[in-house]
Amino acid sequence: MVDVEDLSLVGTHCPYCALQCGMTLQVRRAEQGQAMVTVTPRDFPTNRGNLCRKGWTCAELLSSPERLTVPLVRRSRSEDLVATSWEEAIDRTVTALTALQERYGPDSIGVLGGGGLTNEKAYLLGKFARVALRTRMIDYNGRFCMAAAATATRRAFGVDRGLPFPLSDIERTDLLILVGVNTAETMPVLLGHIERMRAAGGRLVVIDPRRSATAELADIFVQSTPGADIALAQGLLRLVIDAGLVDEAFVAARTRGFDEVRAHAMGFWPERVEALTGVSIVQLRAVVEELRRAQTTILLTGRGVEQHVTGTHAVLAYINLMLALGRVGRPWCGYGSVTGQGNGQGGREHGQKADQLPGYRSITDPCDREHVARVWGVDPEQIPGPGVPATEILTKAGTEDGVRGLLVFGCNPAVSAPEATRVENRLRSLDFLAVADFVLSETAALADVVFPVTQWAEETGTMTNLEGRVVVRRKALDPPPGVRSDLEVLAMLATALECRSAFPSDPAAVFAELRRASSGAVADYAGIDYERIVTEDGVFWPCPSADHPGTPRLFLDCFPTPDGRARFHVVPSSSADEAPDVEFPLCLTTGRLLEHYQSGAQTRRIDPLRRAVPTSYVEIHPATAQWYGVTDGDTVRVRTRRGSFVTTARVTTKVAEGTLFVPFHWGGAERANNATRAVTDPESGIPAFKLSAATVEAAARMSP
Ligand SMILES: Nc1nc2c(c(=O)[nH]1)N[C@H]1C(S)=C(S)[C@@H](COP(=O)(O)OP(=O)(O)OC[C@H]3O[C@@H](n4cnc5c(=O)[nH]c(N)nc54)[C@H](O)[C@@H]3O)O[C@H]1N2
Ligand SMILES: Nc1nc2c(c(=O)[nH]1)N[C@H]1C(S)=C(S)[C@@H](COP(=O)(O)OP(=O)(O)OC[C@H]3O[C@@H](n4cnc5c(=O)[nH]c(N)nc54)[C@H](O)[C@@H]3O)O[C@H]1N2
Ligand code: SF4
Ligand SMILES: [Mo]
Repeated sequence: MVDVEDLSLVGTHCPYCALQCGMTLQVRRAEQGQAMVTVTPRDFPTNRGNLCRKGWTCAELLSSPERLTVPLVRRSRSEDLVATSWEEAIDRTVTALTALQERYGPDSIGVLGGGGLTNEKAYLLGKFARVALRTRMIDYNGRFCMAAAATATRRAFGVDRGLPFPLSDIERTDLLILVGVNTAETMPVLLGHIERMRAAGGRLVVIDPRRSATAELADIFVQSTPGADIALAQGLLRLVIDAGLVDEAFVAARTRGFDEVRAHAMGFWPERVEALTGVSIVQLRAVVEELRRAQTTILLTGRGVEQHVTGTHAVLAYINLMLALGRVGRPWCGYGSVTGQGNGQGGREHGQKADQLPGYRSITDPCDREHVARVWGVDPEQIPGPGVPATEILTKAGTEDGVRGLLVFGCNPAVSAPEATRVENRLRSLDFLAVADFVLSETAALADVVFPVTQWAEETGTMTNLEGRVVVRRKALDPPPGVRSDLEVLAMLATALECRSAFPSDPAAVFAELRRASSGAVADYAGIDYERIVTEDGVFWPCPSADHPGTPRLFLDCFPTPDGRARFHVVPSSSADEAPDVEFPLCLTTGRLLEHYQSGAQTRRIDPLRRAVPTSYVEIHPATAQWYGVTDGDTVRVRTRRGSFVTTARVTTKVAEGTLFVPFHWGGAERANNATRAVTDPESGIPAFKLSAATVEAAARMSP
């Protein structure tokens, strides 16, 4: 273990996004004994010595006055949260959980995790739900994130790893196509790889309804209408077929199902696609010309493609395109989904997902259940079956068919969940809500018990970044007195619940158990340990043994499907599922800004970031603004069939006429998710955050 007192420099990783940029923390003792932490970038393969603004400022939250340092409890519904002891916090929680389970059964308690939790936490949380609470009802915020891509890649390639190749492969490709991903704001440090690609002659195509900061950098920017990706991908495939660009040898040797897809694509002639997508035939042909000139291509999707009712199909449509071109499973080629959260990848591998056991094992497969039961020291029958996606846990919470009690670790659904007004009401109607966090998030503010937990620099643990590379974040300083780690909280709760299985709170012990639980599985971590990670700049899974080098590139020889071939999928054609109409004539889409992270729980508490962008805004085209009598800087209300929020108009040609874009980083009256839809993709459970029919009212005419 690291001796904190003697330590001044610790190599670790950023607390935010899935790039997991390498950084060095310098810890000094100030005169009053409190720790001062300085961040400097470290040379690591994803960031090569760069950080974005969020990375540079991330240490501020360690010593923020808004930091939670004592457990909080609400002794009755009419009272406020007050400080309490750990004993009371744990005791109240266990008493409430036990009473609810006795009355309503084990599934009356739900657990909501997060893609920001370390692998160790995600693993122990899944074990806690299944073994200590015996509930099926566990899921995590990654369900809001890239679940559609996860489902699609599992079907097409047999495995879900966000990028099946190292990020640096971008530098060697001839053509990078970014679809619905605004890297310049959401992963600014990734731009370094794109710059090196272009210096070597590579080209960049960006497909987005918005002239985003990333679109500004493109050689070709394709402005599509929101929700048009299925038609667009099929239209491109049709033109690729017409241009003779199909790699027939690859298709014959390494795939299955192309004939049906080829026939289906014929229905997407250019004029039709132009009408469906808003993309001109000239532009469609320009993209195909780029594909013709390139020998190698990488296509990445982001949340713009995935967060739709048809998200899985949209991803499958782009995968079809890449498979037809034969640009998958070859060097400097591939399809990838850009994982967002710090441990969005590992967080979905180790058992937080409703249908999953550690290592990507299936909760319904008897062999998988048996393997994990052995590691957990329980009978396989004791492991409950699959639960339901996060959105369903939340929208039914507190109702007859829903959970009565909920534990939240690493998620702020009161801001980030779709139809957040309804979700907030559901959370209020629970019999019991406990939240572990290091700040009083909007969700924690609704809780009966709040556990104050350690932050990234105060604990050790592994994260799996967007490349499937397992990295270790090392403890650099002691937490404030009174604060415990998530692992300690779970261990205390398990003990108080009189659970006989082991709940170690030392991350190394948890990781050792995780390695055994994942051994022989798809996401096999058996050969990975903390020392190896540090000496090798991270280790890529699968890594089944200590002498295995890890697997930076998947699919070079075969796909992990039963016959080793990738699958094409005929994608049903669908029109926009919530088309604009007379009452709600505009398309509202939502997303992110560089300065803020997710629900904003962290970044709204960091001074330089809060000052840079203190409030939300809505991007609106000048013609649309004029039609609605809105001028730049006006306070406006954006309405959909679900609800409304108030924000400031930013009149700009970044968005097309009729499209509104709003970031979702704020709560209260500015909460964009008041207006989004809890309807989900039936294939993956991802909510349709990226498309709502909407209208906008200027302040003067604003109804209360
Ligand atoms: N600064 C910052 N960085 C972050 C985060 C953050 O909150 N803030 N969050 C992290 C996380 S968890 C994630 S998931 C990633 C997300 O990273 P991104 O996917 O890059 O983020 P978004 O802004 O949600 O969406 C990307 C783009 O999709 C476009 N879009 C909207 N609708 C459509 C559509 O129908 N089709 C297409 N093709 N595009 C569409 C939007 O205009 C937007 O520019 O970012 C990670 N990094
Ligand atoms: N409208 C709209 N809504 C969206 C999206 C969108 O594009 N549009 N994107 C969706 C996506 S992609 C995502 S990933 C979700 C994210 O949504 P959330 O999960 O709600 O986002 P965060 O702000 O990351 O919330 C994490 C919370 O956990 C706390 N936390 C961080 N680390 C830890 C830890 O180690 N332990 C504990 N106990 N707590 C911790 C933070 O302080 C914060 O309060 O939002 C989704 N919501
Ligand atoms: S790009 Fe992501 S990981 Fe890198 S510094 Fe910024 S927020 Fe942190
Ligand atoms: Mo995400």
